Amino acid sequence: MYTCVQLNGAEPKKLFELNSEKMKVKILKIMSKGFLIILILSISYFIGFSQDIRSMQLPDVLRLNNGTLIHNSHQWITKRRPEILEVFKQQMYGQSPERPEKMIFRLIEKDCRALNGIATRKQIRVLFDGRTEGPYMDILLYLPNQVKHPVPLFVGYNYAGNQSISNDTAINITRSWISNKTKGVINNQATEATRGMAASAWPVETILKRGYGLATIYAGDIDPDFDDGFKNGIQASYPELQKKEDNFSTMAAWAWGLSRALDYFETDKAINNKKVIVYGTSRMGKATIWAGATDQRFAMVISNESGAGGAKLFHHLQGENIAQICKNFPHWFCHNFRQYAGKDSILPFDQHMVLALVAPRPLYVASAQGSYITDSYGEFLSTKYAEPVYRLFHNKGLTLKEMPAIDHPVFGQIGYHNRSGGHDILPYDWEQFLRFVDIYLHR
Ligand code: GTR
Repeated sequence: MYTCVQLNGAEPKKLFELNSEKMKVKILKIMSKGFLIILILSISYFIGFSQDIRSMQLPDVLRLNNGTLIHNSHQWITKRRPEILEVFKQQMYGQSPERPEKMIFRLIEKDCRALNGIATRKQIRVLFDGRTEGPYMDILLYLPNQVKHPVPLFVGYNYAGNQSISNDTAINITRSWISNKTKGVINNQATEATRGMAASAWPVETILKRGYGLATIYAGDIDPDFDDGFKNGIQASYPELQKKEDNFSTMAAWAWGLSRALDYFETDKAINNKKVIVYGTSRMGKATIWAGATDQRFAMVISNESGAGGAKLFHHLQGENIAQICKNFPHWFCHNFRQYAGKDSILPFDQHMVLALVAPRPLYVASAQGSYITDSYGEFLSTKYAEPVYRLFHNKGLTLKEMPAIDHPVFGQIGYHNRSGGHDILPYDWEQFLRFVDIYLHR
């Protein structure tokens, strides 16, 4: 018999009696119930898992449209890769224009003693058609002063203007359209109150101290995130691309903007343009993956909880689906994509093929267990099914058969983690990204 310690002379309280027959029966009952529950959970997990694998009619990343299997990296580069790119341009993201001929870069601000002297800050305006009054985007750039050679650089979009990523008061407040739902925004214009509001998502000093630069751009400079019939944003400069069903979508425009930033980085001697890492969370993660897929100058791609239209497999019927994404964000993908609403399980292409376009460059996919909408397991499966392409390059890829445990990152040439917690970007995520970049780029 187990008892509590007697306090203040009170009657000792019995916890349970092992010698009581009644209690033994009770315990047995509880144990058998528990066993039954565990059994049911394991069976359903096993069935669920094997159904995921067996019943998914996933298109084979290595099979050409004519049915022939490819066997080596040469066939991938010359045949299958271009085929996949074309399918996604026609059916999902739409066509993007080339680099604008008249584009120029204008340094509008520079401080070599920024952030208490640890960084050089630059603010660069990219004038897409060369005119001051034409469409533009502003790049906010921080470079670590302690590094004396061209630095590897992260580049990624922010949601609420460059001023939102830090409390650095010298950052220009964006004049581009912002949703009034954003705190500190009045009449679709950012105010002082938006300064630093997203600072926790951008550990600028940590990144700089690790020897990397950081560049960020407000996505709304390229295309404001609402369905405006492409009257605003960079698409307005390319009306001919909107007349077709494979129109220049918002996702494609955001990816295009990242490539234009890379055009600038190639002109800045303080940056190692062979080591530019394209990074994004959620909808920005979707654009990031497409940028890395279409522009092989990006040395590495990091997607954080990019979900549907990002790293998640549509064939894995969980989280956001095609019908929902096309209804809620009709501007994100091209018109052609709408025909697949409700057809997630028979889609003739899927996101593992987009991830494969990053091969053999290092790719990191981060999921969060509590982010139902972005579907961790669907994101993991995508990396798994992109892996055969990495193998063509004699590269192990993910190095895992099954999904790793929560909070157990893996650092193959395809890195992956499933963090505990919800849809967010946390210091934990950045710590894994920096570890991954240290391994593959900062040699
Ligand atoms: C959701 C959207 C997701 C994801 C997310 C985000 O509303 O459905 O696809 O992109 O927004 O960007 O935070």
